[in-house]
Amino acid sequence: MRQTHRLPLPWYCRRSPTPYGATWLAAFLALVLFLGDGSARAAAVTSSDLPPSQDDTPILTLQQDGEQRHVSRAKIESLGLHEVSLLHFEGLEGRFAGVWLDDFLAAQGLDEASRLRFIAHDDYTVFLSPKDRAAKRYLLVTRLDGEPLTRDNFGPTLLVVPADAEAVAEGSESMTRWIWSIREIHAH
Ligand SMILES: Nc1nc2c(c(=O)[nH]1)N[C@H]1C(S)=C(S)[C@@H](COP(=O)(O)O)O[C@H]1N2
Ligand SMILES: [Mo]
Repeated sequence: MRQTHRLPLPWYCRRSPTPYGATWLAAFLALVLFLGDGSARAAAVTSSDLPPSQDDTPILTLQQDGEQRHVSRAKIESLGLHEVSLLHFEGLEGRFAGVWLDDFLAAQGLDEASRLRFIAHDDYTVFLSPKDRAAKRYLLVTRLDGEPLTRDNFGPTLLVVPADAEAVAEGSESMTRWIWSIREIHAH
């Protein structure tokens, strides 16, 4: 009688003693795909447990229709803090906490402005249109690792786009709108 010669099956085709082998393989592949796709990752924003500041010192000036008003840390943070962990290109790393820019603008009656101009203490300036704000959510950051941001560490407030955190870090997205040391916001 002729004998059938069988080649040994590769490891991934062998029947495992339990069905778990295939499950582990699928889980491993899913993990590799997930970790490999860095460009799709965005830093996750969660609501923060930090109590809002009580500091009434003005840190930001708003200008609309030729009128100015000054806004404090307490006023900004009263809208509810949200936080995101990221590495900022200026070398700051940790938990950035602040309020959604859209919430702040709505509270200040500036959300209908056709154009917003941000001006920093170093006179850097950037414009945001309603289209920009609709495309990505901006976080108006007031704290790093729970501590108030000051002029010494790119405060008192700065803008970040959590959805772009990874892309900015790897250089595939522009960070021109990540203005730090914000001094004024003008509504046009
Ligand atoms: N206050 C302030 N924010 C700023 C800037 C600046 O000069 N001042 N430069 C912007 C630009 S154009 C970029 S690319 C990034 C990084 O700026 P840098 O390369 O000058 O550090 O920060 C943005 N935010
Ligand atoms: Mo830039």
